[in-house]
Amino acid sequence: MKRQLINVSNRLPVTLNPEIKKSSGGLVAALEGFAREDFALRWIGWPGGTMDDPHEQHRIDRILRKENHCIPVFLTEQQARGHYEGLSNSSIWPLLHYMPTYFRYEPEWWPEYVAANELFARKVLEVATPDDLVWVHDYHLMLLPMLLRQRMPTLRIGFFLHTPFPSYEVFRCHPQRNELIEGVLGADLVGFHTFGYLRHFRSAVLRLLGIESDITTIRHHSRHTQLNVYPIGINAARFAEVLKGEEFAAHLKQLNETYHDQKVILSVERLDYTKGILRRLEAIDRFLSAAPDVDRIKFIFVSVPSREGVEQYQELREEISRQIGRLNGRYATLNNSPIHFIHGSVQFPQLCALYARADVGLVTPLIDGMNLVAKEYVACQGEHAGGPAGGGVLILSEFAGAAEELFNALIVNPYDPGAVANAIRDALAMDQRERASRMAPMRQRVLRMDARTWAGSFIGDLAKQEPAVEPHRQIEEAIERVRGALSGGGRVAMFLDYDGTLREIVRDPDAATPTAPIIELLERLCAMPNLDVTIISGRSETDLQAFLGRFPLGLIAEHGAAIRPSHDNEWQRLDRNISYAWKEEILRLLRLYEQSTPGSQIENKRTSLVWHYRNADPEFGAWKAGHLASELASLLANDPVQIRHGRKIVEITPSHINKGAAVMQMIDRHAYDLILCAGDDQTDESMYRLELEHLLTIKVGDRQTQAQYRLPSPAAFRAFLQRCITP
Ligand code: GDG
Repeated sequence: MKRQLINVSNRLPVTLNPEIKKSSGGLVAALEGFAREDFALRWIGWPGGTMDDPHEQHRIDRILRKENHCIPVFLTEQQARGHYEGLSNSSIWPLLHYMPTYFRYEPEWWPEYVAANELFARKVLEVATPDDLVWVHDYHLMLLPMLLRQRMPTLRIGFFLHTPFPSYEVFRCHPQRNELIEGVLGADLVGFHTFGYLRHFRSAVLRLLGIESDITTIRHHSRHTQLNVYPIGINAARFAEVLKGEEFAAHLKQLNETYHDQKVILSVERLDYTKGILRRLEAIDRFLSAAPDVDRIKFIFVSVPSREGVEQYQELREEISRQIGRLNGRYATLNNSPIHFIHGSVQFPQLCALYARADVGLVTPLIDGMNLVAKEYVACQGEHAGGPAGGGVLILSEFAGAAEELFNALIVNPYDPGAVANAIRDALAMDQRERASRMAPMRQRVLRMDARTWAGSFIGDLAKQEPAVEPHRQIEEAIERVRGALSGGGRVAMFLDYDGTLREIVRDPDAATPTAPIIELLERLCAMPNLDVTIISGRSETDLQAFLGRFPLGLIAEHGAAIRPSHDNEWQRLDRNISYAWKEEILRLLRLYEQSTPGSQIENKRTSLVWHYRNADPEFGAWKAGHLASELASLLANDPVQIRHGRKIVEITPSHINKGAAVMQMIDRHAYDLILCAGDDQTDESMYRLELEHLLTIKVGDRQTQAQYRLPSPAAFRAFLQRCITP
């Protein structure tokens, strides 16, 4: 049986009104084009509207599955309102498009968004098998990748964002910004139209979740998410076919007759505030006020009604009608009113004829993920089409993703009405040679890099992803090793780091006192007769004593400079012969860094100095830390100290003190049948390198390690310990 390619988008590629009609969007054509050979294609999505009658739902479901490979997700009216009109289109959409002033938020929308994503997840899991590919589309379904990952970890999950991804400063306005980003990170592959959007997404992941990444890879939760750029293209085959057809020719002939002595300037879009329609009208006003012969000019606006349930769209529509009325009133003559406004959609062959006839394609969104209209206009130019000889002129906003590819257009800033007006003037005056030389390379690109190429490269990359390994299987082996040693009557030693290993890291280190589950776990561990537990930390004796002093545990402070072998012992210092003369000068240097890096602070421990930058800006902090580490390295080249650049810290300690050496001090190496060492950062690696026969080492977190096993989080590590001591 073929693997399935399950394509999930908010809307199914069919309409029900009431008969079922397949939509002819680029995505459908692109996927159907090549999926048939390699994959069994399925579609999951909302059929639109609401349908509460379960019999009717069942009937539609059966037909859609059988005849269209579509699985409908039925939303109740409340779900559709909260998920679609509410959270998706009134909260997330404006933020993704840098328009916080349009941002609306009602707390009851979020549960509906979660519930809708859950519903989609359930539908996917009904049909998916672990080897399938799932391709999730767009901002309506940002939680879906993670929901699927949790329930079927080996699925190859792709996510494509059709909109821009904004600067973190804008995205952070959303109350559930972290949940949304975490949801997307469930995917193996995340695609964007441009590198700019990818860059902003990485920055949000760093600033919101504290996860660092390289240009195309984010490592997290013991897996990785790949990022890449896939600019979407048009359904080129459909255009080629229609441009050859009679219907198109008839429409074009009619347009040529109607506008035989006029220049046509065309704009096509969903009626949306992102498309810059009002700003465009300002530019048209300027252009017309200076135009020598208004009778010879016709602006055609095709504005497809969109999201009419959302209040701001109704207001926008009214304002656009008002402004067009005003301009037509001002510039109309006996023979002509300059703007023809179609508030509705036109049939595809007629749309192609409009594209082909237009002397100018005027595409001026304030921001747009890609903008297919610009590419479609380009595809319909050329002698063969019967439009302007040599092709028309595309005027394109620099804020559309498409501007990166269509750089031979007249690129304009849509916020500058004077510049747009001048571009219209220049476009109309442009000679045939220049028009053709600008249009030809764009046409070539648009026809070659079409929707099929786009989908093919995304799916190709997704199929190449290694299936996420189930970390469980490996860790089971570690659990068996500990259980085996404990139940066989042997002795087991555990050396457990505290912050980031047993306890989640928190912003304020003083607040990281043991939580109730940690206390309960430590009590259980201490009650085991053949188990010796030691907490081994970089923290000071005072901290460890305050947090954990009352437990019958061994404690090792400051990476091994001080040891309290067990509950009733005194602290012993292992650094009596070590000189700390270097501290004074280094402290002065660290103070300079503290001053110039807001959020950073110095910790002056008895045996070491630490510069913490956890609360600093993550990029600035990391950059300063790099500088500090190299400055220290040259300053301290001849001193017996080591410089550790650990997790959000730079620490200077005497060379002879490290956790590995401390473990060796504490144990009689022959007395134990198993020695478990666990930690989360670089300072713990010295334990993993010990040459001990019965050593079991665990790394908590994603970074590089020499440990034998890995767990994703302190919570997972605590669960692991619980299982080790539960027979
Ligand atoms: C989102 C992103 C991104 C328009 N009027 C008629 C009609 N259309 C078709 C066009 C074009 C489509 O609608 C509009 O696509 P865009 O890409 O321009 O814009 P959005 O709808 O905002 O789409 C966008 C896109 O997703 C894909 O990733 O490019 O940035 O916002 O195909 O032809 N079609 C017909 N009659 C009309 O009157 N038949």
